[in-house]
Amino acid sequence: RQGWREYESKCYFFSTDTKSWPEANAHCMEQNSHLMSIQDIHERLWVRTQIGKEIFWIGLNDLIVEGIWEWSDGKFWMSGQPDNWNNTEDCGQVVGYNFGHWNDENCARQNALDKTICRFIYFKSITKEINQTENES
Ligand SMILES: [Ca+2]
Ligand SMILES: [Ca+2]
Repeated sequence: RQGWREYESKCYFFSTDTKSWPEANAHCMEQNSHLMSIQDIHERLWVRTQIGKEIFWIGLNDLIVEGIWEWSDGKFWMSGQPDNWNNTEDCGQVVGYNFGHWNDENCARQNALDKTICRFIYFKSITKEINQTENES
């Protein structure tokens, strides 16, 4: 898959374009992937090495129940976040200029900063396909 990066048997797509969170979510699903979740410290630190100073939407959100976030152990939020600023922020981002810490942001925001990380978990047969595609191109 072109533009995807591999780490520990998973593939990640880092968008160069910008989208709102719902658009980013739909875009990942169209690619048979999901907005990435950050499952452990390896993944969290790896992502940090990949994003530079940029900001990316990830799977974090409290859209269903305000204040109930996936991975809400509070360890990796930016200082003062999540703050649900103006009562409008229900979607999560990983913020490169803040050590890869997380921020809640307005899901509809789509400015020049808001990129997307999709994650695709693949199996051996698909790996072959990827290699073949790479050899062909
Ligand atoms: Ca919120
Ligand atoms: Ca916030």
